[in-house]
Amino acid sequence: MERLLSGIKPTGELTLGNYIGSIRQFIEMQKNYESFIFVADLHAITVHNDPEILKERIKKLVALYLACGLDPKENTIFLQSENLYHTALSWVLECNSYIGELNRMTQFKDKSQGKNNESIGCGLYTYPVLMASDIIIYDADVVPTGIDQKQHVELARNIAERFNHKYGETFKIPKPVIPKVGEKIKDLQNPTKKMSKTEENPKGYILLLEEPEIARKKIMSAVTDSEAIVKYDEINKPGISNLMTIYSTLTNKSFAEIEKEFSGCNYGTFKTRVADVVVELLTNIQTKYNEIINSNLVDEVLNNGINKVLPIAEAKVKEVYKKIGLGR
Ligand code: LTN
Repeated sequence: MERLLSGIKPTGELTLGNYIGSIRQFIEMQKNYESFIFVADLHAITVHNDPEILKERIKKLVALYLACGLDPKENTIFLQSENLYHTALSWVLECNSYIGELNRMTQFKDKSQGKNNESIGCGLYTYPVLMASDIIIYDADVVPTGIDQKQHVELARNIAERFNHKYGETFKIPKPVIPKVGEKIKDLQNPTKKMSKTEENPKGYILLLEEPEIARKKIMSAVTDSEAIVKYDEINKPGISNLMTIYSTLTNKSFAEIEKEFSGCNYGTFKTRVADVVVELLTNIQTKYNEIINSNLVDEVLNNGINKVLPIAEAKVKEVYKKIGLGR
């Protein structure tokens, strides 16, 4: 079985877009891969976080993924910061990376743009090297991640290849896997933009833990067009196409089936059905979430996870240290 690995950053609340694009993909893949999923808490501290809030977010994130259907029997779930080998390998990889290649990372360029070098954290810059370490320390075969992280996975491949070339076969070369619908869930008020919780207008996004009836109102007030035909057309009907994508992924119906189901119906009828399935999804997730957050499950899962991954990472770091001549 191939090994899958992915990290999720505890940066706040998750949206319906995260669920459809990323969480569901993990759940679909969990049966066919040996899956390692971790909370990338070390990646969260490239910017300042309130310690109490960070701690709470980490726990909530795990609880929410479990509530969404990530199965702890099928996945090894752990915290990045509990495995010190990630950072140990990261230093070695930094010594085998170039400023030139890190300068080309578009996320770093975006995040540091317009800022003075005196105020750009070094962690923001070396972030992709730590990410490479997360991946290659476990010889991961596939790394499902958003399109924005593809360049980082490619960097991981380059670093791994370079190391293998210099010191002999040590790391597997990972492949990025980008979800098909992930980027397609759009802002409900501005359906040409990706749904994001950082958007100013909260009517544009749906949070997995928000009151389901508020989510219903957001769907009902989603921006559409004046044609009054439920038809998939991303260019001319981005709002309706977005609602169709949501409905399609949550019901497993094709666009053709949806067009047929709502032929002759007005947008109000269509939106009501979309809202019904979203409300049902949120209600189910929230019921499970509340059970989990009030139990010991998160700790149990994370304990099992770290116990399983530590020896794997330790063996890899020892092999690396030996190959480069560290120690006695
Ligand atoms: N950078 C990623 C989170 C992340 C990750 C990883 C993803 C950290 N380490 C390793 C895949 C593999 C993000 O911002 N989503």
